[in-house]
Parts: sequence; C-alpha cells; structure tokens
Amino acid sequence: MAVAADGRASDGSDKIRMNPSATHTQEPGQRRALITGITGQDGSFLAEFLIHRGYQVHGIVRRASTFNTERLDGIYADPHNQGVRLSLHYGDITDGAGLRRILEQTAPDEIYNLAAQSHVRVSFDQAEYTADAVATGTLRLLEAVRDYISSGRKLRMYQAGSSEMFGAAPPPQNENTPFYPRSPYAVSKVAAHWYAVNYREAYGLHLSNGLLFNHESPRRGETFVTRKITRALTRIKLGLQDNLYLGNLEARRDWGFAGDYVEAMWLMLQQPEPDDYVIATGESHSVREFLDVAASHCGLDWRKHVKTDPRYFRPTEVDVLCGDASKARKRFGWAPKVGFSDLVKMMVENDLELAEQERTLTRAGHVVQRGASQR
Ligand code: NAP
Ligand code: G4F
Repeated sequence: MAVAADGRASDGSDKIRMNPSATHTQEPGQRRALITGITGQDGSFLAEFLIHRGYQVHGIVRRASTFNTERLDGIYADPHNQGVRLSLHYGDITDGAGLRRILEQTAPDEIYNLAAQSHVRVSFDQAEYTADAVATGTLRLLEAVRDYISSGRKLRMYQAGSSEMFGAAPPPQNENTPFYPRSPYAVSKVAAHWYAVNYREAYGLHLSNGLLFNHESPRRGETFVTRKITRALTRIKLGLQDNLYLGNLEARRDWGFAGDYVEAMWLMLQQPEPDDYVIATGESHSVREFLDVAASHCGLDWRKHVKTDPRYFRPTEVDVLCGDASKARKRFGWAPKVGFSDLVKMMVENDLELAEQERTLTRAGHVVQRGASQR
C-alpha cells in the first residue's frame, strides 16, 4: 500500500494520469518541466527541487505490476486537488509515439532525460535492452523534440550522461577527456551523448549533456554498491543478516550526494548557451574505503562479514573515476555541499532506521518483505 504525502493510504491507481490534458492545472507564467525517469533516485530529487522552485512538474512513469512511485511519496498529492504541482503520466522511453503524445500534452519548457537501465553489471546481461532504452530511447525523445520545436516552440533539454563514458581513460577526467566506455551501458551513454550533440548542432536545440560522476543518497537503488553496503552492514549490526557478498573492492569512484547533483542539472539549463559539463567532487575512494567508513559508523569490523562472490565482477571493469568539475564551478558556481564522510554517514543513519523498523516488526512476529535482490 502506498501512502500519499498527506498520510492518506492509496491504491496508487489514481496517481498516474491516463489523460493528462483532462485534469491539467496550470498557474499563469508557471514554468513546466518534464522528467523521464522520475521514479528513480535522481528523478525524485529533481522533482522536489523543481517543485520547490515553483515549477509544474510532469513525470513519465512506466507501468509495472508493483509500485514504482515510492520515492515520490513525499511530494505526491491527489491530482483532483487544486494547485497540484506534480503530474505523472504512463510512458516508456522505448515507446516513441507515447513520448510524442506526452510532449504535446504537457508542453514543457524544460525536459530532463533521466530514464535508463542504469545498472552497469546488468547491462552485460541485458545489452540489447540497455542500448534500446539508453541510446535509442534518447534518440526517440530527440526526434519527438525536433518535431516539437520545428513549429517555433521553445524548449531546453538535459541529457543524463555518465562518468562511465570515460571508462578506462586515466583520471582526472574532464570535458576534454576522450571517452573509453567499458560496458554496454557506457557505450549506450556515449551514443546518447553524441546523438544529443548532433541534434544540438543540427537543429539549434538548447541541449546540455551532464557528465555526472557517481552520486548516492538514502534513495539509491539497493543493488548499487554504496547502498548495498549500508543496507547490509546496518542489518548485520542488528542481527538481521550475517554476511555481505561483494565483487571488486579495489575499484575507485568519485562519490557525491544526489541532492547536490540535481541542482547542477537545473543550472545547466539556466545558462544562455547549451554546453557539456562534468559534475563531480574531485575526490576518489575505493569500495574498500567506503566499507571502512560505513563499518566504523556501525561499530563493525567488515572483514568478519564481507565475502567475495565472482558474480559481482564485471567482464570489463572501470578502475578509477575522479572528476574535474572546474568548468561547472567557473560557469555557474556549482560545487558539492556534502562530502564523502557525511554522505556515508547519512546513508548509514537512514538504513539503521530501516533496520530498526524491520527488527521491531520481526520481533513482533510480522513477516517483513525485502524488495531488493543482492545483485
Ligand atoms: P535509477 O535510480 O536507476 O532510475 C532510472 C529511472 O529510469 C527510473 O525512474 C526507471 O523507472 C526509469 N526507466 C528505466 N527504464 C525505463 C524505460 N524503459 N522507460 C521509462 N523509464 C525507464 O537511476 P538514477 O541513479 O536516478 O540515474 C538517473 C539517470 O542518470 C540515469 O540515466 C543514469 O544512467 C544516469 N546517471 C546516474 C548516475 C548516478 O550515480 N546515480 C551517474 C551518472 C549518470 P523504474 O523506477 O520503473 O525502474
Ligand atoms: O555501485 P556500482 O554498481 O556503480 P557504477 O558501476 O559505478 O555505476 C553507477 O555510476 C555510474 C556513474 O559513474 C552511473 F552512470 C551508473 O548508472 C551507476 O549509477 O559499482 C561501483 C563499483 C564498481 O567498480 C563495481 O565493480 O563497485 C564495484 N562493486 C564491488 N562489488 C560492486 C559490487 N558493485 C555492485 N553493484 N555490486 C557489488 O556487489
């Protein structure tokens, strides 16, 4: 059962508009944003950020047999109420006709293309689908946007690029570093990047590519390594699990806080000219170091609990990512606010609270369902 922002229980079916134009509410002069991938970590932070700035936010949600709007519960409001600022629309980045229809119906001033099969390891198992969603999905959206602006309508677009595109290129990586992708996901993001550059040059689109390094939060999917670690160590601390199975502990990533990174997406679209920007903290840490800091917050020795499972190794790994975001700092003053240690602490504290809830329910005899796999 999903719970709406007002605490009201909802079966969720009324959250997503089948015909958005029928219930469209718009204040005069209010800016409109359309977000693909709104149900993901970044989509939920971005939607909150834009609503806070007075935007009318429209989000594309793909149909699933289970709830996939939990991250939006904090900002969801009943669409029948007046002045509702968040509208959700069924759609899929693999369905071009649907994307066109939503574009026409929502008439956004800004589009943020965040939809993706975003898991690097999974992209080796689902390479064709990853390319369809990440590369061709971006192309579908660009084609819809191209036709939309051809009648003189204005629109700005953000394309979610990734530090994975730099792959094996040595650090520090900046906007001039050549791409050397190491996974089907990264190759697809490189393709999406170049589609975006081509459409910007060919059709005069105000489109900026963000080259974002890893960014995390308590809303991070539980199969990415940071959240997998904080979920597992906090459960181990409370006696709910014994071991944590991981892959390569030596990989280094430039980890920032997702809340800081969505502001950079917005800032890119507020610039007079479109461009491409690296967004990163400039600090790199290994998975092993992440374990050290998370375990020290939990008062645990992780070496007693962490075991290696070769399933989590990748056929080709990205060893070191460390970004140089000086262009974004100079152009629009962006800098990360949350540092590595505070980020880990924030995630551990959140997951400790979840583990405590789970332990309380378990002790009371309830069966607690855990959604995430250990992937
Ligand atoms: P995420 O949590 O995995 O969210 C991905 C979003 O895309 C979800 O809303 C997901 O919907 C949606 N999606 C997946 N397949 C779709 C499809 N076929 N049609 C429509 N929507 C689809 O990812 P994130 O961490 O928020 O990242 C946002 C974007 O930034 C992604 O493009 C990612 O590749 C990129 N990126 C992320 C990072 C990072 O460190 N987080 C760094 C660089 C770039 P469901 O909820 O239904 O699955
Ligand atoms: O947390 P990860 O799965 O993130 P990865 O591969 O860096 O990708 C994330 O960041 C990208 C930006 O650079 C995004 F574009 C992408 O969408 C995604 O958000 O893995 C981080 C590192 C890897 O080197 C991996 O091999 O952690 C290592 N690792 C070790 N054990 C593990 C595990 N990763 C996962 N997911 N699970 C493990 O058990």
